[in-house]
Amino acid sequence: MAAAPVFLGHPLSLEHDTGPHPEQPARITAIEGELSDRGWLGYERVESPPVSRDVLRRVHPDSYVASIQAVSARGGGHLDLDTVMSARSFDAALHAAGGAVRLVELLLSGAVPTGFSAHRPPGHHACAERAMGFCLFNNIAVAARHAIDGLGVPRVMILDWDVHHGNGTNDIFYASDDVLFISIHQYPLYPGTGRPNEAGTGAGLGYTVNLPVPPGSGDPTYVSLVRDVVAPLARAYEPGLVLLSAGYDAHAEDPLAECHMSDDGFAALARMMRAVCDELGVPLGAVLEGGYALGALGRGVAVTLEALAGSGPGSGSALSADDVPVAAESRAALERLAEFWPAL
Ligand code: OKP
Ligand code: ZN
Repeated sequence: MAAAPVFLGHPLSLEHDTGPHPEQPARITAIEGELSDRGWLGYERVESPPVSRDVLRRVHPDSYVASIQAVSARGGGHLDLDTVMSARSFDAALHAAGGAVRLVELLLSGAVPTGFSAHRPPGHHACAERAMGFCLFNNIAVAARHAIDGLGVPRVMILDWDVHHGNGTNDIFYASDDVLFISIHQYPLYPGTGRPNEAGTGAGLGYTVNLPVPPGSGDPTYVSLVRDVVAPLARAYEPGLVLLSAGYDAHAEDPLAECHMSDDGFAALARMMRAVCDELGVPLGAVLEGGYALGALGRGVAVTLEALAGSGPGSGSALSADDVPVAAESRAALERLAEFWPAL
């Protein structure tokens, strides 16, 4: 029998104590409760190791890591208005990065067909030397860098569908052409970055693709952007690995933003990414970012796991990508991207 897909986590995710805060331990409990109710959808649960300092250092300098460690050592504290740490947060963050790294190792060894790393704290706002937006270490950036520098993958594509711009991942890979970073995010919204003209610099010019959408955007816009922009970019870039910064705060029920995605919309996005990765013969995995409506978060992760594993409702489901018209945002993006991506 083929190996099962993996769901990576660690109990320390529950010990990152943020007090009264939307980014709370109950997020993990909600996800695991939903998955447990669904028999874990055929996924094997794996306990994530802590990231090694050698791997973490590929993104975050030792001085920064030490400064984060020091906050936990003194019992915790605020790093900015909404980024808070407790005594166990540093260790939780080491495992959050470690989960993303282990996921990539398992995918690239061919040992597992797909997987999802579900930890707190999230990562996509964290810059190399700055915590922000609930994030301490940039889990997906550490994993992508490890895939390239440690495991010899030539190119990694990251799709960030969290409703907030993944400014940390954007910045970390801004000058790199070996990571194609694509973010779909509500604009305007925190953190205020991610306009389309942020396209990379130097050798990285054209390898950062920002796809802002207005408040009120929902399934049709997101589905079109993935079908008409993200999937063609994947075909043109031919990555050796595709990673999803999977946040669920674009859901209509989410309290932190004004987008209107549905459960079926997230399923459709994940199915399209599964399909293009199958077409290219490239591994696909996901790393949890945001999502603050607990029910929608649990269901969103569940439908993502189904789609990544190629199970769940297929083409006859509630939302078929073929039914959605080309969004104005997609047309505009294709026009802008023609300069860097003539194959589009
Ligand atoms: C983290 B992730 C104004 C509100 C800031 C921060 C939101 C962080 C979201 N101070 N809110 O991308 O889901
Ligand atoms: Zn978010």
